[in-house]
Amino acid sequence: VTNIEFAKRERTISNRGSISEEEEVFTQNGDTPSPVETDPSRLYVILVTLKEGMTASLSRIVRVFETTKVFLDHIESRKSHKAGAIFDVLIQFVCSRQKVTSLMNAIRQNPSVEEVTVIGDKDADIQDAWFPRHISELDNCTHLVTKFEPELDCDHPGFTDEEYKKRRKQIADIAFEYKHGHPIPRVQYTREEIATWGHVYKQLKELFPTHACREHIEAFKGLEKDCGYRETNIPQLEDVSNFLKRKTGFQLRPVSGLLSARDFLASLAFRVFQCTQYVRHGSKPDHSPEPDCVHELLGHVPMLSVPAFAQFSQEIGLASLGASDQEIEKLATLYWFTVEFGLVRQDGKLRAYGAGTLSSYGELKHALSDSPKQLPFSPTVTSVQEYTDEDLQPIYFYVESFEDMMQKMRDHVSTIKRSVDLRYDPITQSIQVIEHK
Ligand code: HBI
Ligand code: FE
Repeated sequence: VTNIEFAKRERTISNRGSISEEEEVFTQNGDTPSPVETDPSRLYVILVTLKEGMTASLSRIVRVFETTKVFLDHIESRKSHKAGAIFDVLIQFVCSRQKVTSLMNAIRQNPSVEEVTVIGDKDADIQDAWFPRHISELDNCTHLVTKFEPELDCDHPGFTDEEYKKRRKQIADIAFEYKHGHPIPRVQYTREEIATWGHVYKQLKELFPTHACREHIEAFKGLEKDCGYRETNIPQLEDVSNFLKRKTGFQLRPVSGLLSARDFLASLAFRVFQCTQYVRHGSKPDHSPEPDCVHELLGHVPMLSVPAFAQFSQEIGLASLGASDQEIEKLATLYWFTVEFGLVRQDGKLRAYGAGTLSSYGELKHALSDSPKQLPFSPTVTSVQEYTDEDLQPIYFYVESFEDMMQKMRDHVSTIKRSVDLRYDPITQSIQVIEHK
């Protein structure tokens, strides 16, 4: 089964993800695991029991930390209760799982050491959390969340379709093998996949002039003219990526499914959009429980070619780097109600700019009808609004303009307390960390 193979690819739960307990997470390109990603730093507390020569052996133990370059947080000794042992030494430090093993072995080599045990192994403080500093490090931001996928979810329309699952695996492998800087391999889409795309394309094209915001309408024309957008052709991600690079500096990288919110948002900081390449199951063309390239290409891509919107997307990404899990949750919610389902008032009427809305005929009609609640966008309210990813949205938030949305977002982000300031340098495509004043 595909998923067993997935599981074999170095299953990791790092200390960086905002991952709820029931969600399984595994890294996408596990074939060449980076030491950062598969071996995150953790906080350890170990107990070393010494049988003799407290002073001399303690200095030898400290020496092990010195030579392995592991910083000691705390060290404490007391008389041991164990028979024969003289002292217990409690040591707290932060290091990787790999390193802790060799470190403990080195301590054990000491003749006066009776035993070494790990008594605490907590996730390291979020302040120490790793985040990508250069665009190429997005190769490490590939933690998938197993939700809505055909292998595991029995409600997925492709759950019993072996052919479809095989196809999905084929396309997923492109993402697994992808590294920053590579061209995105082209997919030869099947007649059925193109029919599914064409069905959605035709329906939506009818609705865009009356339902999409003017920026989306304009961008869509450009994509039809220059990027192979038409009913009978699914555009290739590589071509679309090059189109976006010219418009806003955004680029695509292939992803095999739903990523953790942390990894997904981190890529936006570098103007990289993690883009699925497979097509939804043909039996349910009007709805897909997971993102697919129909959603990405019709919903996200046109908006990512709009400068003000690209800037907004990047700023959500920058706010997410090194943020706490609670903050990530809020940013993901803001992303949901803007980038995915946002509305904007234009010429006195509400129009859609969110990709979830713009890529679904049913959702697009519903969003602008009288049925759902339409509330003004306000980050403090919006960031904690509950939402569903299984049905039509009962609540939408609207902005007066993208500039208005950006200003509200900036004001909100500036209230998030953090120990460092981050700046993006577009020349080196890297993050500069500025320590606090
Ligand atoms: N992963 N591939 C992919 N596409 C998304 O749109 C996406 C994701 N992971 C998380 C996510 N969206 C949401 O949590 C956003 O609100 C961030
Ligand atoms: Fe999306």
